[in-house]
Amino acid sequence: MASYQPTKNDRFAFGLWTIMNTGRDPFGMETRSTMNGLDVISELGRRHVYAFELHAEDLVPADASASDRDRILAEARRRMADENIVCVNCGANVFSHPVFKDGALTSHDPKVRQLAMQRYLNAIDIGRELGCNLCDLWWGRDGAEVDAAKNPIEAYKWLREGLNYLQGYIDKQGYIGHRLAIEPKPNEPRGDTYLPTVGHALGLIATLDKPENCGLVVEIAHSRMAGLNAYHDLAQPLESGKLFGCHLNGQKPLRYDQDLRFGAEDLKESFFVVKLLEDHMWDGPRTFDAHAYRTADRDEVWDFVEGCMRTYLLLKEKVRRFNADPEIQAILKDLRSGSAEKLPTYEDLQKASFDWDALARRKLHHERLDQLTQELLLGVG
Ligand code: XUL
Ligand code: MN
Repeated sequence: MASYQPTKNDRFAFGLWTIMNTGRDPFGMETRSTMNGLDVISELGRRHVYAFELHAEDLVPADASASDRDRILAEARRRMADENIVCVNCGANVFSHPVFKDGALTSHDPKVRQLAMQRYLNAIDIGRELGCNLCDLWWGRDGAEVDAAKNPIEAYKWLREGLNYLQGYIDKQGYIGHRLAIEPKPNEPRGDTYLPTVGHALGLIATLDKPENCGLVVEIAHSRMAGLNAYHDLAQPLESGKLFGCHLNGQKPLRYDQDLRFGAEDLKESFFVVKLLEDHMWDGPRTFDAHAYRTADRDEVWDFVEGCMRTYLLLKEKVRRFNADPEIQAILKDLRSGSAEKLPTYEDLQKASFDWDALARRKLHHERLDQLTQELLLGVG
């Protein structure tokens, strides 16, 4: 019987910002206090969380002195060792300060673009000092509301230039194994964000100087905000070795960025996300990028943390049952019979005749398969 108690081997992670979240939204002030990033590291580690992610500024304020910076990082490393928790991604906050009000890497102002790159260099250095090898770029405000004001062709060139520049820094510093990732999102806080989906990001990555060193962090909420299937959105980069990170949460489609607890919305899609990561033995951290409801107080944030991990483990157990269920597996075996057949030569294919009616008559059992999946998720399978 599974215990659904998380262990470090489950490789669960949280963004520091998810726990620091105060419940503030565009219409209302905070409903709970924030937490110091260092304390978040300790508390997560104590709760059997394997890793954390951060924006460098979540720990080290942008205006910290060199000695404060070093002191904070030394303290972070001490707490990481004490609670056996590692860092798996360090990005930069290039969206909060008004200087980035019209974007960071795509600002018209070269000084703002340079400031953004300076923040990313800082994030890469801090990530290195915390032992991680990923810089996830979620640029937040690189987008537009006023299309008359910014040419997207120019913006895409700036994004490419920025990513190539950061890669050059990684190479110059000899940061072996350090990688970049794009985290696509369709909108919010901008009306439209550049590189809104996984497909757009993959397209730009192919044009970089070192495409092999840049991948994706795919977030369920961001896919669902675009009305897309998060399971499919995770699968494509996973298949091509481009899934450098995942952000798990819940989200109603086509709405503002809700960042709900993992599984709090479409359970079936969450199940298939877990199935994808587990069946393919994806070796990255299972990171939750969500926050407690605005109605939660500071203590209840830990209920949210436990809930994300427990739901993942419950769904993982459902995946095990799905994979062991004789009726489900018989249907899948039947569906896939012959699917590994090799393609014939062009000549053989041109000569081949097909029994259209027989092929069209083939029974696919989708109704039964989906009902069995449903019953399994509802606890009667
Ligand atoms: C925003 C989002 C960010 C990134 C990190 O929607 O997902 O929290 O994950 O910058
Ligand atoms: Mn995210």
